Amino acid sequence: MRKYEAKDIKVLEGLDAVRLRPGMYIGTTGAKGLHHLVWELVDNAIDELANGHGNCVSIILEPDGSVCVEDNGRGIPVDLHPTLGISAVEVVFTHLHAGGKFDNENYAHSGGLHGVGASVVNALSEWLVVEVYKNKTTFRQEFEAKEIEGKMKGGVPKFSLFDTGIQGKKQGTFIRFKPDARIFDTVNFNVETIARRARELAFLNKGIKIIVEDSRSGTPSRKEFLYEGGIIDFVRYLNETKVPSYSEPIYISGKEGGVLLECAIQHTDAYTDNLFSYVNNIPTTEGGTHETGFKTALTRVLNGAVRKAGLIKEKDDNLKGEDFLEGLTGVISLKMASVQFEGQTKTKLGNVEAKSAVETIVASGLAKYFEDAENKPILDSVLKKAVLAAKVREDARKAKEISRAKNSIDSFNLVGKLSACSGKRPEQNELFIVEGDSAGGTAKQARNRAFQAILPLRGKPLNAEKKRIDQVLANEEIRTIISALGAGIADDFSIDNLNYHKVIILSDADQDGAHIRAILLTFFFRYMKQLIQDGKVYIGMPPLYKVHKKDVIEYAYDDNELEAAKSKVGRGYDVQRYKGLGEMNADQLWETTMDPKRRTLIQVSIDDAFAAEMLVSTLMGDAIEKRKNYIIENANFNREDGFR
Ligand code: 0RA
Repeated sequence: MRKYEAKDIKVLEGLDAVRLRPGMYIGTTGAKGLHHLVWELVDNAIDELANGHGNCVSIILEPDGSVCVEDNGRGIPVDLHPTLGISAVEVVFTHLHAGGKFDNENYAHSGGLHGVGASVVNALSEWLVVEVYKNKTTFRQEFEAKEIEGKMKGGVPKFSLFDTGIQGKKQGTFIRFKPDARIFDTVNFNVETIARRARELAFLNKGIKIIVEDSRSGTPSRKEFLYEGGIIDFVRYLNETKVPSYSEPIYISGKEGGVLLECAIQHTDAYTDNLFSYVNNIPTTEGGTHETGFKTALTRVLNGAVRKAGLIKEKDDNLKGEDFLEGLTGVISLKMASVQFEGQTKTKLGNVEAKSAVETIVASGLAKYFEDAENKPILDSVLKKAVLAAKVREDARKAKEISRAKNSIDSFNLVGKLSACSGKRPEQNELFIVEGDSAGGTAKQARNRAFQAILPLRGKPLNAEKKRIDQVLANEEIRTIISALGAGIADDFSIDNLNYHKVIILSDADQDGAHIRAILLTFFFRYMKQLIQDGKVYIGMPPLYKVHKKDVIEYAYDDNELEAAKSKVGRGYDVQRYKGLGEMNADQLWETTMDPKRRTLIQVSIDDAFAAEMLVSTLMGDAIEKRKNYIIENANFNREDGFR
């Protein structure tokens, strides 16, 4: 039997700290902390196997509440530690931070919260047995929690490591431990929890078989997880319930500046992304620098491909990362030393060097993959999906902006713009949309304010034909018109709310005037079609000439009428040619253009949808003459109120 020396007591004091504050080492003393014990040992085993020594680890839940974790690696070293004078096995189980993860180049990729190691499991166990199969024989050591000098100690060696002499060819490490019920709130293992993580570890470590056995009940269960495809199989598994856009996941791996990366991706018909990242087999649920590097590379390479394929116009913005991520299932697995975890739950990778390393590997890997002519159809489907995602995103953004703009129109301030009429009956009310502030001023003086409202246009309204609805709504003049009419716009247009049943466009009889008229008609046609269909839109007709002699006045609206007017007035007449509305005084404007008894209005009615479409698109063409003629010849304008 073994005799305790001063140095052993010191070691046990280290394990005391673990028993005193288990939470510091395994997070909690609840179910999560309990299962953590298993993962400590499994992680160590996988580290050994992942280095190419062995290929199998088994986890067995025993009826007595203990758990066995066995691997077929090289076996924990059994030789004496050069300074401590005990076996390496004993060091591993009794020294904090020495357990499992060695500062050895074989274990360059170990790190993180895991790997506090086997000594923690030992410290928190009622008892623990380790067997090392090596050199064709079996070594064994046992530990237990016991009272020493009136104090409870955990992980106390019952005896030193010894060669049992039991011969065999097998190699590896076997550990069986029973969690101490005095430490844990529960000592009941959940086999589902264990199997789920075992499957994940099997995906992350291709070629390693993980066996989970539950021998606690009369009907033992056994599951084996082995994935030769590794994270490629992981992605396939994740996509089992989805429809993949292409049959094989894309796999990329590489090494860059101490970072070892593997990633596998496959797009599906889903709308969200499903990205899982790991660092040293630890899930990084909160993401971090590696995910950022991945997304940056994906976005950069695929945006290049989108342009190369001519799927967007040169002047168009790049697609966003989220467009390429839509429906993407992906697994990113990183191995690196000196891992820094950040975030709320310490599941976010903080190492900045990981971003550039991942970005480099993924960018060159993806580029290479898509250069291959064989993969052209995959690239095409990825790009097509992303372009569609971008379009949907852009449409949604517009819809949001439009509803915001519509809301702002509801509360749009018309003070100082609209001179409203006093009458409250829309069927009798008229809105004059007048070109220019000065003509607007004259119209204001001329009008019958009981039923005539005046809305002067300060500048040219936006040409709605060439713009998206959000841009149209951003235009001040157009917002003023929508607001004054009060009936909304587009799908929201409701003729019942219309404030004026005659909307009269009053512009100069020149090219500018024709242009403004065309712009307004286009806007009404595109965004308030019913206004035109119901015959509520009119064009006011100011005269072109005034023929007068003393107090006899005749107005003429074209050259034929001018001749008629001249002969009617007789010798000694004077002819004035109006170049614009502004040249008329208020009385003249009233008499010729605004007085319902004397004015001429052209009612705009477009019956034929195709003709209307032609009209509007021609109106918006650049040939001003053609446009002017088109208005006169093709639009179904009817004269109302007679001629004078
Ligand atoms: C360090 C060196 C060697 C093996 C191991 C550690 C080792 C540790 C664990 C923990 C669980 N299972 C393990 N298997 C191996 C190599 C020893 C040698 O070559 O003799």
